[in-house]
Amino acid sequence: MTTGSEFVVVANRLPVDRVIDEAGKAAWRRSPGGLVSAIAPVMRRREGTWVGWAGAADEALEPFEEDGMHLVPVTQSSEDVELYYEGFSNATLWPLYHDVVAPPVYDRAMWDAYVRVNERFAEATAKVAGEGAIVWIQDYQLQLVPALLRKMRPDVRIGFFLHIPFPPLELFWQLPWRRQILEGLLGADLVGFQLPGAAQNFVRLCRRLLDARYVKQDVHWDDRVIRARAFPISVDVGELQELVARPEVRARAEELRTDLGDATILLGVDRLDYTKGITQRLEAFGELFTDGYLKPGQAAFVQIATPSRERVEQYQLLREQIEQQVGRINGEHGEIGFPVVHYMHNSYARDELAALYLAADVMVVTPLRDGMNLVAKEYVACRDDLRGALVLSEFAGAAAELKRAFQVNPYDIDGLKDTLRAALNASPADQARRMRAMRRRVLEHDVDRWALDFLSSLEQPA
Ligand code: ADQ
Repeated sequence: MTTGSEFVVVANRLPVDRVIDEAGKAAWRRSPGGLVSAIAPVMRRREGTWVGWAGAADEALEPFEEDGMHLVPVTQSSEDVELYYEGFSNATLWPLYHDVVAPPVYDRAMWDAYVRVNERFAEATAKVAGEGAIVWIQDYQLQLVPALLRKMRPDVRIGFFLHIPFPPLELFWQLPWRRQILEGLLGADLVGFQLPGAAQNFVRLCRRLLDARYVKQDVHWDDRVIRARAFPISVDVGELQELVARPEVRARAEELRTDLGDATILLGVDRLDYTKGITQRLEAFGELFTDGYLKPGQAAFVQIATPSRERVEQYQLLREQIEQQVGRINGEHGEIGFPVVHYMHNSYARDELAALYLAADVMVVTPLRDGMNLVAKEYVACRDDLRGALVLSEFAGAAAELKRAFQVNPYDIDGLKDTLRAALNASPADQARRMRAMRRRVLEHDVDRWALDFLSSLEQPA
């Protein structure tokens, strides 16, 4: 008989980051981000446990308590980080699941590491979960954990949520280990996706690849019924509203506008990732100057890009490409004192991000493929003044909900230019109409609602 947690979250990373406090001592701080703030209250209520990696290689840590949560670190060697995390997760699955916008690497040593690390996560989870516990596994790094855990602990109820897109059959078919991944996911009772189309892709694959029977979105497999459902993730609306209500955040937004010479501000905020369509949006923006539609000083593009996966080659190449492109656009179109693109390769605090959202006239979100895209929803949640225009890629999951955004195909540079022009020209009344409709959706479907929907569905008897 195990005595453990009734509620366990399993994710590649623990919800805390190591920081150095004022006394110069290492300490933990809760990681920013909607997922952590949505799950933290549920964790406290249910005395939950979070199983994950602490972020440094070759480090064996004992379980510890932080911010009212039990945290169970899973060790990863530097080889695991290279092969499982940078390798199979981010050089194989990430591009494959994002429409192969970069070529996926198929490497057997990376796959072996993926299996090995998934086993380690499953073992750690099996140890801490109480009898009949609810276990919620997060994302593409851990797709084998559901079946591995079920084998060890058939008594627990297992939910899995995929934060990124789930590809259509024709693409998934490329994966040499396609069967193992699918069988891994089918260890869950509930498999959650961002969009109904992804759930459909999954169910069809189970039919084609495994010959599994299905009724609507319920897959019958191994004498069990596995439900595939969509749960579009959202943002922490309360946190963002609190931030934009602060006088200092409002003042900072004004200051940013002044610093940019009262130019019209276009804003991009992304992890530096080739799925985000950063080069496409900058290309379109630059051409508006070439065409004489915009003049330096009249409009400025602020592109904030968080450093991401810096040891993966594709990401290094992208960084060089963007830096060259920014240099070229500023060289061609900027004037002394008026660069047209302001590019920052940095992570920003939440209050600074909120100020940027408030200052931006046009928010430009143009991923080539994105599971959801929280930046689009954060912008909408921050604009209680009903001003500003959102340009949003049709290929972001958020496009299904934010229908009143200026939607665009980011592969079509002329279309992107037309859409930027339309957003720049939108009247205040048009901006308000669109923003009101988008806010209704985001305010009603925030991240708490997402977590509750998923968990109540998981707890429903099959
Ligand atoms: P991501 O690909 O990381 O997430 P996204 O949904 O946009 O993409 O979330 C990024 C988060 O990081 C946002 O909360 C944003 O505010 C923050 N951020 C970005 N740049 C930043 C910067 N420079 N400084 C500080 N913060 C920054 C994956 C999937 C998405 C899915 C989410 C959640 O790829 O499709 O929406 O998970 O499920």
